[in-house]
Amino acid sequence: MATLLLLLLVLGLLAGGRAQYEVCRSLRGSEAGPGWEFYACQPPPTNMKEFMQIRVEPPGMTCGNPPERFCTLENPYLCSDECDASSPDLAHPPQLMQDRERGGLITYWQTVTWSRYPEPLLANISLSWDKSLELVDDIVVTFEYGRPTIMVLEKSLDKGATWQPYQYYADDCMEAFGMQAKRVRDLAPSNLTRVICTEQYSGWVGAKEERNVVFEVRARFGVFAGPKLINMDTLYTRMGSVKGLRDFFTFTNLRLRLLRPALGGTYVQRDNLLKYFYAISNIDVPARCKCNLHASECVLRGMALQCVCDHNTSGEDCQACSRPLTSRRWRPGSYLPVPTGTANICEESAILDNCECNGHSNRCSYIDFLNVVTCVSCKHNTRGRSCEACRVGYYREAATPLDDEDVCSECNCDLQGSLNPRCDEQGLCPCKDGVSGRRCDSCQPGYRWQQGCIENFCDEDITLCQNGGTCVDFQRCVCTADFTGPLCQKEVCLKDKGCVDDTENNSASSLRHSPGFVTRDLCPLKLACLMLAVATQC
Ligand SMILES: *C1O[C@H](CO)[C@@H](O)[C@H](O)[C@H]1NC(C)=O
Ligand SMILES: *[C@@H]1O[C@H](CO)[C@@H](O)[C@H](O)[C@H]1NC(C)=O
Ligand SMILES: *[C@@H]1O[C@H](CO)[C@@H](O)[C@H](O)[C@H]1NC(C)=O
Ligand SMILES: *[C@@H]1O[C@H](CO)[C@@H](O)[C@H](O)[C@H]1NC(C)=O
Ligand SMILES: [Ca+2]
Repeated sequence: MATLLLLLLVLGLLAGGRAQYEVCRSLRGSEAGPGWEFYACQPPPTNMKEFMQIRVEPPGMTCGNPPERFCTLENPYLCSDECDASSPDLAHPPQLMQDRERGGLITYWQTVTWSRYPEPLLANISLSWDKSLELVDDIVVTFEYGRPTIMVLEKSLDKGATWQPYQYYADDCMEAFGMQAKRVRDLAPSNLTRVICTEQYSGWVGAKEERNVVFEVRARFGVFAGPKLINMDTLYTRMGSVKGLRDFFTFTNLRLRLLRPALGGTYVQRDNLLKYFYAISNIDVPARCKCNLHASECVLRGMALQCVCDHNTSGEDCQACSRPLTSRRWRPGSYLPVPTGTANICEESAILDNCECNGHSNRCSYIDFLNVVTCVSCKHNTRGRSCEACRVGYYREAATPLDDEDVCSECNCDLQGSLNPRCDEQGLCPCKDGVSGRRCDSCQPGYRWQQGCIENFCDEDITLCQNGGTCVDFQRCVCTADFTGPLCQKEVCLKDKGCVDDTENNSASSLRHSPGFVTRDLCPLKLACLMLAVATQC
């Protein structure tokens, strides 16, 4: 009863839409007793600013060391403000970009002023989590004293090893980056993941009026889910099926490259450079841990976020099967079918074996009239419903696991030595007569390779040339002057030696001789010579 209640509760939550993909499993009652039912699951969204490590470059960029005066764009003649790193009230260290502000007091990080103009005032702010995260809402960077006129947001998917642009921001995209200005609302489903330059967040409208620079996630989701994100099922369906869509919202690090500060809507005024600088009071990064739909929780262990993996998976992103199941092929969970998704748990089971393609294909197809699922486009020279066999012309390497890329080796049968190019399970090719070797590329004793193996006519072991003849190329005997015949077994019968010649009426040069063994000793005796000729039916 309690199980049923729990199940109803879970289903109720799932159907409600809000709690989509919240639980990884639930107990389910059946005739065989209670058992687990598994679902695709993901941790709840968090404001990741609490967990980010901030690094500012170049190192001396933060103001206040030494103490420095600065002015503001809106009242350039009032320059009474001061930044002093040694005074708690006047310091503006980087951590003020991620603090929780209390009582309406705005706290912010601030840079040195642009006193070395025309050298550009550049700063990089790297935000790292050392963990794959997925954006769930807009990134909002709040600037005090005006937003930069040029900046780039970049992201890394590999903890800072490589970077790629995420969005360009400029008051004139063409001038700054040679790009046409776009808005996210111009994007269609087909080009949602395009990196754009926008002029929406860089123009001067007054430092107090517009303080935010936004990376729009909500509007991008809205392309699929509708403007109020009512139709999240459609979004999740697309996330599960459109290649690259989920990755677009995934990152491990972010970097803000500040390339030109706010100018107050006019040119740089060299006589008062103290009013140009960057100041950021807050960076919101609403995201969730990427756990490949195998965890509903993500916790801080030491300094790093980590998924609390279910479904017999493990790793910081639940990206592997836990021991002792490491031999099983791991798969991410799937948003499909909505609303519960597919857990794709790591387990030893015959059913999984049948459905899997042993790592040689990631595409299956359902054959309706046979009621079977079969792998399609098996790679690595495999074939079969589960890509479990080797293609014609290949054989299974017995010592190699079935899911290894090198499981099938080419038969490589020698075309001249083999009857056909198909080898057996041991890789043995079917050889023609006299041929040997796995690939049928060598000869048995008494045979010689000549576009296949041909039997030796004469050689040292089996057949010898007679009467002093010599074997040439294993194929013919070259006889001495007095003998002839394939094996030089026959004496040349000349009339003066008294030999019977049955071709008297032919010219002497084309004397024909019957095949048969005639020795030098016997030949002079006419009778014996004749008898032998008769005996061998000449
Ligand atoms: C030539 O040989 C053939 C058979 O070998 C024989 O029939 C024929 O009589 C011979 N001719 C002469 C002129 O001996
Ligand atoms: C910001 O990072 C980029 C890429 O690593 C680098 O080329 C550039 O010099 C950095 N800028 C500053 C001001 O450190
Ligand atoms: C995206 O595609 C739509 C419709 O095809 C087009 O109007 C829009 O300009 C494209 N946006 C970008 C940034 O290419
Ligand atoms: C996890 O693996 C263990 C060991 O094979 C197995 O007993 C257990 O049922 C598995 N759990 C799940 C959720 O599949
Ligand atoms: Ca702050």
